[in-house]
Amino acid sequence: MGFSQVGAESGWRTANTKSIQESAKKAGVELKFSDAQQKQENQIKAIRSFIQQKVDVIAFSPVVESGWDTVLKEAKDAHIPVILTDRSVDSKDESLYVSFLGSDFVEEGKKAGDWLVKEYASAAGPVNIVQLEGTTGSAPANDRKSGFADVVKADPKFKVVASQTGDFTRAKGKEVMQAFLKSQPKIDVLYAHNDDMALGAIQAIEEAGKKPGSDIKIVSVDGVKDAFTAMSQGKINYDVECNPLLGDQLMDLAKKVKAGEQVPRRIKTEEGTFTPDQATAALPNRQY
Ligand code: GYE
Repeated sequence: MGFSQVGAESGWRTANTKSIQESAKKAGVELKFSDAQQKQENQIKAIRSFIQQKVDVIAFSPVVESGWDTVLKEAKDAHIPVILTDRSVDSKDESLYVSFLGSDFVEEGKKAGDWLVKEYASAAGPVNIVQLEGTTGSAPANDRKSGFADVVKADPKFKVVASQTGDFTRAKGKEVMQAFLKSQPKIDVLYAHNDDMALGAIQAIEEAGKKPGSDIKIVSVDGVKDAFTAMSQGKINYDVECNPLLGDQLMDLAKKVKAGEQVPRRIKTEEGTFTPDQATAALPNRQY
């Protein structure tokens, strides 16, 4: 299997990489692993090199949704099946890949929105929200934004007063939150598209002399250990889970595809949500 990973931008990603590498070993799959450092051109290069090496299966997590048709067509012409994992592509031609294994990001955005609506059910408003978006053009950034917007638009008291990308990293999350704190006179809520950005933003909020979790409420996505620790300290109010442990399912799929078996086109991962109490209870056994 040739596998092209997005990068190492977040705790989620590190856990995902580890899961894929460990599962490959366990399943006896020879893994050619390539880290694209969040650049599409690197992923395209990696896929071309996998084609040249005549791997049995190519799997990858596309950093952005668009611009894959040419290279996927090359894989198809070389009769190498492609499995999308974690993130999807916007290609109209569905014959360019055999299956997509990963989360429903729209659903995750909706869950974050549902929490907000409940949390502020009896508040008069306005409720000023700032949003830290994931990597521009990536499926999770697009979908978490739209899922959330769909829910909160039902009540005009919810106002997204600023929204910018923090590229799914702590450093950028902190930097952008610092700018939000300077430009926005009143911030009630931060919605972060992943935990690393939320954790970076927490530093910015604390350095500005405010209390994350109470002065500014925080809802985030992923459910990594560091975020659960922050939740147990009252700094994050709600976390929507996104499961990075896709390795076993991916190896299973790859073996079936290689054997010529029919596989489902879409496999969704099961995931939950966490309140601070639930996160604190889950913390000792959290794997990532
Ligand atoms: O939420 C974020 C990572 O694609 C689901 O990418 C993944 C996202 C995850 O950088 O932390």
